Amino acid sequence: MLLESISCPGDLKDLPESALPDLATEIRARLVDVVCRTGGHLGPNLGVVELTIALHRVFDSPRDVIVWDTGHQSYVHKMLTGRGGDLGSLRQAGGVSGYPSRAESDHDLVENSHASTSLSYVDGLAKAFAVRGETERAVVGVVGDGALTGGMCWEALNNIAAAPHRPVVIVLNDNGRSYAPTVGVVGSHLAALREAGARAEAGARAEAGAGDDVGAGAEVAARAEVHSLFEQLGLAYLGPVDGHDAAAVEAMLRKARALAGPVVVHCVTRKGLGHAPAEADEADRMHAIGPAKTPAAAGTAPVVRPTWTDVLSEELCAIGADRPDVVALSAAMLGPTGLSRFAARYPDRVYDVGIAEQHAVTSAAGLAMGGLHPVVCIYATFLNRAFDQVLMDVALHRQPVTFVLDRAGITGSDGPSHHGMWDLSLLGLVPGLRVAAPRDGQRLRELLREAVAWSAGPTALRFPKADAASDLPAVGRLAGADLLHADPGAQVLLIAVGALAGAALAAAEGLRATGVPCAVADPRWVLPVDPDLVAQACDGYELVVTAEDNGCAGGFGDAFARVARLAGRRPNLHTLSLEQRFQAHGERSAILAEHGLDAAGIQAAVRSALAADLLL
Ligand SMILES: Cc1ncc(C[n+]2csc(CCOP(=O)(O)OP(=O)(O)O)c2C)c(N)n1
Repeated sequence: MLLESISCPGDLKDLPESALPDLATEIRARLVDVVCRTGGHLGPNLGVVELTIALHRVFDSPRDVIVWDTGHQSYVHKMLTGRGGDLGSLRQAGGVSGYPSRAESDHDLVENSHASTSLSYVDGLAKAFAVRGETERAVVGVVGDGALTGGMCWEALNNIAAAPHRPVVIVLNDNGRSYAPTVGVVGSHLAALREAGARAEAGARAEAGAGDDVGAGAEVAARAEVHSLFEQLGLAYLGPVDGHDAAAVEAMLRKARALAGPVVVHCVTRKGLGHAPAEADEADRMHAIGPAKTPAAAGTAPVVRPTWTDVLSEELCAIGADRPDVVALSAAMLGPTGLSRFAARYPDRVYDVGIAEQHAVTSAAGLAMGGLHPVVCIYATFLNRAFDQVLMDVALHRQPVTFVLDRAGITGSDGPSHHGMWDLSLLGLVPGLRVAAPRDGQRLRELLREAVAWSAGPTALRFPKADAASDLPAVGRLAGADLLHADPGAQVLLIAVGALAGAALAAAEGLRATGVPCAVADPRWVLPVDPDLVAQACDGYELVVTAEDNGCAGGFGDAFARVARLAGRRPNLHTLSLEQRFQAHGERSAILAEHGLDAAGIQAAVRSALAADLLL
């Protein structure tokens, strides 16, 4: 096995060029074997095998810096930088991260896996190396055509191209897709460059076949039909090159390095290459797959439950039928956010803006000003990007925009950049914005309808990456909240945010069984906190425990405490939430349990609070 002989990029450099195709085959086999078991970004990594080999043969990592945008395609890089043996633990708790990780290796500098940041990082690194006189160090950013639709890339190019003597190598990994085909003129321009390149190559081959040497002339002629945007901005442009021809990519990268200025190397790759099911997957070329399912016990059909995303998808479609003013937006994630169904049904009322969350939000403000009700479907963690746009462009103007925040709370195996644990803290700062957290599928349907019916300002709905909870009916009301459970004589009130209602109810069961009667409430609309709920909670109960899967700073519990304080009340209040630190990857349920956000943790919190009271 060639792969086993490579423990660092130096070993790779020693291989003869003739061995590279076999190495690529071994890498692909290992990728398929591991990722089909663990889950992860299969398609993107299958597409960068040769490209990664070439990068590590030409550049001298970590002295030369390679920044991966978005980082989801760094598995091959990990295999070539000493982590091949550990790859089996990919995305498992305590195992290899699904993104670059500074703790794992000196070869990983940037681990932020929010897209379109690479060119800004490399701009800064190139400036730093120039200032420090470290002129031998090359700086390389590897950016996909999808990531290139993000505004930050263009902000960075604006600076990079303006410094013709500061070397930066931009490797454009163009497979024509984000998850789905890359939208907009960035996508169509790259497609035109690819096609011109293919025509040039065909022309050159024909000329070579004819026995003369006008091949190079044919390339120039075909490329001249399409002027690359990059050259017009003042960058050098090399390519397009077949990104699966390791020797050709290597030659192109050497040329790029020798230019000693800012240069784009346009590599054309195929997402999912070498794994037939990925190549055939029209939706996203197996961009990201889940872990292999444990086989169901013999004779039992596997139970397939709808996820929160499925419920959203269905209800938004139903709303679309009655409300022609409802339109939907996505930042390059129509499929993952559940909008494919809406897009198929109402193709003129859906906008995929590219990986451009900030633009999506302000564009939604414009749509609202134009008389529509936009629903912006976005992962909770990616809304962070667009905080100012939510605050100033939407909320200041009181525009009726609904944000649907999928993957809120702990997401699991994607780790610190993907846990959606910031949204309640951020959205709690926005005047006039109302946030709902559905506890079950039925509430998601109701709250979505309430949100799009609200025309006085923005609303947001948050739900996690999980199966939707089955019906948890209300048994009564507590101020504006649903009361889900009320033991006679309850002195303890549990207030659960959204999907944590199930854990709170289970905790209440356990507490009642041991002689601690409880009540459980679900505020539904969680922010701003309803002062009446605070008043009734403080008046009616000795102990109030809130539970949310948001960071502790500025979430629901903090807001509840502030409302109580401002009303002059001093409840015996315990707020359960996530510790305000970057959380590693792991199982969602295990991470929640670690933070006391499961039934056992909530019970334990109640018991210790009651015990502390007895000691007073
Ligand atoms: C700010 C942000 N929005 C959305 C995503 C989700 N996301 C991860 S990879 C990806 C597509 C990237 O496409 P491209 O850069 O072309 O790389 P490819 O996967 O095609 O190799 C998206 C939308 C993200 N990581 N960051």
